[in-house]
Amino acid sequence: MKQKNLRIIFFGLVLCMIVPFLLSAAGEKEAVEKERAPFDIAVFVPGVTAGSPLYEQMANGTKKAVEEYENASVKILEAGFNQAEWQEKMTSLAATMEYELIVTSNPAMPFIIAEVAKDFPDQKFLNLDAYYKGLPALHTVLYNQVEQAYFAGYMAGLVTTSNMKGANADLKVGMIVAQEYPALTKMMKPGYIKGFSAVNDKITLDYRVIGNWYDATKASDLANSMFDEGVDIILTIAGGAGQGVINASKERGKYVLYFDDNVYHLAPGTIVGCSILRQEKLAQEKIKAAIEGKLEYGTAQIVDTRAGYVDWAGDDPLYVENVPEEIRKKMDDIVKKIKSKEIKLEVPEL
Ligand code: RBF
Repeated sequence: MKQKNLRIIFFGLVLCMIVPFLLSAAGEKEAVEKERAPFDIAVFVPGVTAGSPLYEQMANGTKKAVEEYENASVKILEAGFNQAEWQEKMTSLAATMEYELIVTSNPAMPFIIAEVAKDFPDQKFLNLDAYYKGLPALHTVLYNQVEQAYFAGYMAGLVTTSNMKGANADLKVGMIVAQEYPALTKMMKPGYIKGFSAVNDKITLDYRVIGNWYDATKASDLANSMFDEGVDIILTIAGGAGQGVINASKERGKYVLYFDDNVYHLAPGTIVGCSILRQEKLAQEKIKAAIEGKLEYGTAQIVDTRAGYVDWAGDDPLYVENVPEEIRKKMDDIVKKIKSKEIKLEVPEL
């Protein structure tokens, strides 16, 4: 009898030890399985990747994030330059129901996503370089492009008033854009104007619109006619068409300011300034958050120079080599003032 009691106590104790262990192991298994549930991502490129710095960065950042997770995959889809086809292409993509997340980039895409979401409300979206609030399945991140363009404007002002080899006595700076949209007309153009006006308020702007994101020949013709009018430096925001501006400037001994990426190596001495966005870093961070279930859908975020996502590429050796120290120091100073908010440049209602 006594021995039987002892046996019961013994088995009781063993059970007490084993059951919690078994339960926790089961819990862990469930967690691991959840973690390993497939997370397939489609990157929807509204245009073509090559030559479009923000699209290249979006694709690279997504690939880097996916490499960190065994259960994640990425597929890059180019929607091409016919903007009239984008909604249909996005609808077809959502209709496959194959992707846990669709990632895209540019300020026009939320309006297309809002339409697609009416038919596919469960499809999740991440739209970089855009601002849109209140769509439950969409997270957007907008850059302070007033700051980004102010850097370029300030540099244009410093160059056109300088005695650099390609600079002339005229106080004329240029801007060539692919097409007009609210982020361009309300943030980039005013930011650029504010920047060069802060250097000298007599500087005037020669502003031209190409009409698409690929016609480098037209961009080159526009740049040449601007140089004929006395412009000595041009900011290009034109994706692949920007190559035409670079070629014309190289031939004429004039200067280019580039947007979104550090590309001094494409034309050292011709490209004298790059106002950059850290979209690759942002994409990587946001995709990781999405895979881990931490992305806040339904919200819109704005990031700026202070946060580290907008910057002036001021320490590249090709910049240091080709831009006089006096100008570089003034640019460093401006970057500091924008970071510290001594110069406040707010994002307007778009
Ligand atoms: N930027 C590019 O570099 N390549 C493109 O093909 C391109 N297409 C765009 C189409 C639309 C409708 C809009 C609104 C923007 C586009 N952008 C493109 C611009 C891009 O989103 C961003 O505004 C600029 O690169 C400046 O940061």
